[in-house]
Amino acid sequence: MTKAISPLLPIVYSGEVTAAKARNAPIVALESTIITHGMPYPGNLEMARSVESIIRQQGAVPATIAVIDGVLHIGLDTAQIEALARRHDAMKLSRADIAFALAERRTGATTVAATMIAAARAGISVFATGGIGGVHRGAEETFDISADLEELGRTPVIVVSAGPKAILDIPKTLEYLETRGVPVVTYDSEEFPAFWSRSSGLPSPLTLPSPAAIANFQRMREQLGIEGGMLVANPVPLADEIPREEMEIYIGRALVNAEREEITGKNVTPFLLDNLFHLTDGRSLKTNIALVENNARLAAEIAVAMNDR
Ligand code: PSU
Ligand code: MN
Repeated sequence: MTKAISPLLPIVYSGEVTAAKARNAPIVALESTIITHGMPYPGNLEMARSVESIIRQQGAVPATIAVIDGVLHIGLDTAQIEALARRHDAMKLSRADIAFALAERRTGATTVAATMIAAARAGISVFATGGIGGVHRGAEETFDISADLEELGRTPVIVVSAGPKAILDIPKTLEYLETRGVPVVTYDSEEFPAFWSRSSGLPSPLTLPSPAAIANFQRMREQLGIEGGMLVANPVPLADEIPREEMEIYIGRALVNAEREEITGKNVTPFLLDNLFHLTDGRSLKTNIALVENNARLAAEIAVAMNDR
């Protein structure tokens, strides 16, 4: 059902992705850290399955990416997704350690940065996630800036998100992206979204009204020889949002808890997301699932538009 294509890099494409590549069908990459470190079971499994089916409904093919026992998988089958959703020992892989997991035959989930690297390697140019990592609040002290931002500056993949996670310092995250030359495009809104909320209170650097316009913009960048990715921000649907003023109260508490427990490095984002799940009685998870589904739909539309050109 699956087929290895390279004797050097241990990479395996799912049957569905292999077939899609053969007929040049649109493909949407999906990350796996959101499954292993971003949501509790069984919500994570429900989300992983529903985003795949949404992408198929739009006429594209999903490729969930992960490292399993030292093999880079582009596209997972149902059993592999379920196993990943249930396990607690997967590594959280970024640019720094995705190759480590391959070399040492480990199992790990890919973050936005690592998924972009794998997608680009597999010839996939559109990727859907929930929210990217960014500049953490207090980064002037901790230096905690997600490798996702640097990756957007160098790897040519369109990343569809609901904005940076609102636990971050959003103004600093936008400044960093501007410095690295990453276009930040909000879909169909002048306001830059903040993950669980439709607005961050900041204007979006750029706005485009349709998947076709987004695809066209990326093509124009390629024509100019501009390297790097694009961040598409897709505001969470109104019916699913948690208003910003309300969310800020919970975020403030979660940040205090993280500080008290001296959480650092890779553990910061998973800790805050889990803390917010409890502080909001599970509402943050419901919103998170809804926004990822919304992003999967838009990403599939962009992938279809990229193919139509
Ligand atoms: N989107 C979500 N939930 C998540 C993530 C994204 O809705 O958990 C993950 C992505 O894998 C992203 C990571 O790359 O959070 C950011 O981690 P850090 O801040 O440590 O770079
Ligand atoms: Mn970090």
